[in-house]
Amino acid sequence: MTQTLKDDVLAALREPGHRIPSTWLYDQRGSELFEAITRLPSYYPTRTEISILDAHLADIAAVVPTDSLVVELGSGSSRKTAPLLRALEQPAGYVPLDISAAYLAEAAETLRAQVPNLPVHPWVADFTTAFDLPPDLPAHAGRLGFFPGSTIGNLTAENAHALLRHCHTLLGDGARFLLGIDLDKSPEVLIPAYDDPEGVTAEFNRNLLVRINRELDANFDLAAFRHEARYFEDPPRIEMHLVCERPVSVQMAGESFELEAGESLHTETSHKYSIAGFTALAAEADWVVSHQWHDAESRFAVLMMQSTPD
Ligand code: AVI
Repeated sequence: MTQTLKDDVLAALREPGHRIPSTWLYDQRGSELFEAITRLPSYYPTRTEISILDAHLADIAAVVPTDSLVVELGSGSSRKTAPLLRALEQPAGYVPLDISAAYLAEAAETLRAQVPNLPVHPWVADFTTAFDLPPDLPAHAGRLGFFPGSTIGNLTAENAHALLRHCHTLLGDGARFLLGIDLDKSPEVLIPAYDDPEGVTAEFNRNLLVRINRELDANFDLAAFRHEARYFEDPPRIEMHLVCERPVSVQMAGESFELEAGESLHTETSHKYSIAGFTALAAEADWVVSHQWHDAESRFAVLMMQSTPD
């Protein structure tokens, strides 16, 4: 597995499929654009998940033992995390994990202001690989993992399994895990969610080329690439691509690459699940789904899982 932007982009340019890991979409500008996406009318996941969480906070809190330590994969959106922490019975502390130290510090500050008197232990970690928890945790009775947003859908099935297994070890016996998943649905709903009329997702996708040009001194011609969201049925997923509208020549790190018209860079996969399908995936990692909540149109689901012995 390669770790740097340079290695990942060079590997993508050399190999057919031209797949660049989607984590590279999130530089400062990319994170801002993603935040803008979550507020678009056609991007239903964020507001749907928030409405499910809001409607069921009391049911969720009833399942989580008193004195639980909440470990969030991601730096936490104040629209989801603060209401959850306020609803829980005496949480022992909150540990947000994020790859971006700057984002994490900012989110932790906001959270401290919103939920005073709660010990907050931000921890820089890349949850797409094996990660640890901070050493100086407050005493707690159990652990609740929180992974909203269907970010798990951006991982391959293999990596999603590895993450669920790793969380099983890290959160320990009897742990709970609250997780959001985006459900499979008509491409008529999915495509506009990933190719909005306002063009924000297209800018989010193309910003990857801006980042590569800036950070790696490459010369991608942005005007030659068109954003495209593609729906596939098996397994159900949306793929984001940057499609060459004409032959493109790119110079980077002393190498030259030729892309033909119609070829594309594959920049993100977003898996769409069924509740039964995800339940089976979770079971393979020794998690059992104890509760599930979804919206009236079954667009998005929030699952509560409990760890079972291996
Ligand atoms: C972060 N993740 C869950 C988003 C998704 O829906 O897969 C990323 C995204 N890409 C384009 N729009 C949103």
